[in-house]
Amino acid sequence: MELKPNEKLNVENILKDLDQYTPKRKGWIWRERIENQQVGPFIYNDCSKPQGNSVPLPSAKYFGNIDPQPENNITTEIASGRFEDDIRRMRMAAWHGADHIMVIRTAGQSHFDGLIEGTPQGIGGIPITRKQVRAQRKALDIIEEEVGRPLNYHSYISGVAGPEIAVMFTEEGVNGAHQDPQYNVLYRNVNMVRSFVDAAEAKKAMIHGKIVQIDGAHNANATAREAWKVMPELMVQHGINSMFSVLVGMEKENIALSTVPPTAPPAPSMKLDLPYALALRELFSEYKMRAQMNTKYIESSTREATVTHVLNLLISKLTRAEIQSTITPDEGRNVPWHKYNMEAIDTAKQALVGMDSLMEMIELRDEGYLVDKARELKERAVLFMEEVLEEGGYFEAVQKGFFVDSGEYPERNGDGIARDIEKGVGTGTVFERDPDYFAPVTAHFGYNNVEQYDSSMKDTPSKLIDGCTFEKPEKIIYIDELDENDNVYKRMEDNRKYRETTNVRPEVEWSADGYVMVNLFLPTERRVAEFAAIEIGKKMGLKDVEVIHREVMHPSEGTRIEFKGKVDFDIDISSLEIPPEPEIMSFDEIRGLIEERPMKVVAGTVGEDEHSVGLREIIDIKHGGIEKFGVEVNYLGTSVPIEKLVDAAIEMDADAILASTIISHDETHYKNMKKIHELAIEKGIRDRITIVAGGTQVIPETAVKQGVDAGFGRGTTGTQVATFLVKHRMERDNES
Ligand code: Z98
Repeated sequence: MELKPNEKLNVENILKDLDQYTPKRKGWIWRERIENQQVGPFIYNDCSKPQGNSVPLPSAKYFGNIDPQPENNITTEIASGRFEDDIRRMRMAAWHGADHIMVIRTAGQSHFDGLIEGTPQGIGGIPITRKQVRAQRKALDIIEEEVGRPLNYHSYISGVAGPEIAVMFTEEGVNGAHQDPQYNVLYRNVNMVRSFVDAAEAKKAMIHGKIVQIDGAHNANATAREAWKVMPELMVQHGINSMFSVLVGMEKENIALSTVPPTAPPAPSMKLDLPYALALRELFSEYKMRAQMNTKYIESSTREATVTHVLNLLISKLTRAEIQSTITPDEGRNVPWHKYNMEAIDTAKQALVGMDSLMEMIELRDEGYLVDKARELKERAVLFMEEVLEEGGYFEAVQKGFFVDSGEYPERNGDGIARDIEKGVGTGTVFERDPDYFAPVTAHFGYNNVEQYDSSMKDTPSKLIDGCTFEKPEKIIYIDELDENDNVYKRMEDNRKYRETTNVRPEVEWSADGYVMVNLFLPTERRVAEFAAIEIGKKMGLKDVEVIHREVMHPSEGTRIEFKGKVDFDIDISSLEIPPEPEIMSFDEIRGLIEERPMKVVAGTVGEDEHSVGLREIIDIKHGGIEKFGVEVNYLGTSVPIEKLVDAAIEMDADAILASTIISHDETHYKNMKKIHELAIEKGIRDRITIVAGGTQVIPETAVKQGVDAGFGRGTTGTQVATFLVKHRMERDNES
């Protein structure tokens, strides 16, 4: 199955024969930095290979549509609750430059105690199942061909079903996963003994699948009352999970610490976050960094969230981050929409590419506040860890509430998350293995007793059963659907119309969900504005109107509001009359043709018309008028008699006449066009001159009917006019 840029991805085809599908490859793929790389007119030092197909940043059009890609893997989190719609979003995200696609499991899925199957719909996430993972990996296998670079697929291994999920992820070619037993203990109240035993087993499977691991330390930052106070603890949590993983056998290069700048403005965030970032990277120099953006101090303002994100990206640049996350303001207002993924990916790409070569020009000071503070944080972390050991180890420390305490170590406020070793989900479910315990499977933690059957099988235990599912994917039991109502076939049946007819409906996350967002200002105080906005939404015919953002411009003068609401009508695109796009040649093309053969133009507003602004904008070099391309313009001013315009053209031996006419009562504008055309015939120059008429009331087709060569209405640009002038001159040349 090959994708074509001008064709939609066919999700039905992805779902076909899924029971037979095995992933193309396993394991994570890092981007490779290329030094001294020429991309378009520029040399980059910190970028990786550009993609094959991509959507460049909007301003790329000024630089030949280049799309340099930073050296960092760029993350995007996509999990709207309908994996089938997320597949389309993944394709869009990959085109924008994401190559780490995370699907967060449905809110608190770690509360599921086993694997679930089929494709039930999630709430605020995706209920991770084999079918959904397989379909998305299959789609990404195809999309990576299209964008010309590998895409890493990622999800979460937590809860009591962690080991089963890890096995399933390894079987299905998942490339990255969160795994941290401390997460289960602190935030999901899984029994600590069970959580650590499970983690050893899960990590073994991950090692086999070469899955890159991200830990859960950042959750302490998001949960703590005052996030900047837990910096020493964050390092302790990283240390515990990292060393535990290494002891299980994970390579350090596959362990990524989930680091997060703990604060956001108006806190003096650089002063707090940069020393922490430095301390962490010094202490964990052999490990990878996954830089998450701050998600604690985030509200519903996309502008504010973007500034925080950019400051976080600056920290990544000043230190390092192999994986750069791009969380969006979804966190602040629960609008997990297509566009926010793209915007956040673009924010990361834009900021990182813009900061290319920064560290060749500047360096962090090696004395003073930054290093002193970094050292202090490391000391606090080491002392914290020493106290954990003195108290009898991690389990004891958790029981005593050492973690997520609001005091900055060594201060303690007694409000940490304390868990009891005898309590929590799965208490008492860990048993010592029997002497004849037998587990002939690959990537199993600890004693599996295969030698008693065959000593040569020590390193390949699954050979005893002719291979396990890691070697023999055909042994995987694939369950298609369990629920006859809550499944993808049903959902796609309901919206089939939007794939098979020419009907469209707006969409923000799910096919034809009908949502639109309205942005407005109301000259009232905030609360009044909110309720007035809801009424406005209803009067606009929208359903389910909900305010998603409000921002005070002044306590009484006004409030800015964003609301969402649903339309319940379709548009049939086959009934649209879409005029052809205005033709535009590139700057270099037009400039080249004019350099080859200079062009002269006379211009003026005709008749009794004093409106000169439009014409001047079309001429002037400053705003992209035709002078920019080297056209010589003889501007005759306003209210120029038709005779004078044509005579000037003859005198100058001009290639074209540009007449601007605004006044339209009694069809004056069209009558003047006709006169110019007729006078040009009379004076014998019509076949060697281009006549162009413009003005706000000009309808191009009607203008041409008057005899001029082109009419340009409201919104015309200099480039459009210049394109027409050179093309028309070429056509004239060809005719003569
Ligand atoms: C992130 N946006 O880190 P359930 N395990 C770990 C986690 O950090 C998380 C889960 C599991 C953030 C998302 N992290 C927050 C170590 C979640 C999720 O099923 O929701 O409990 O697991 O990318």
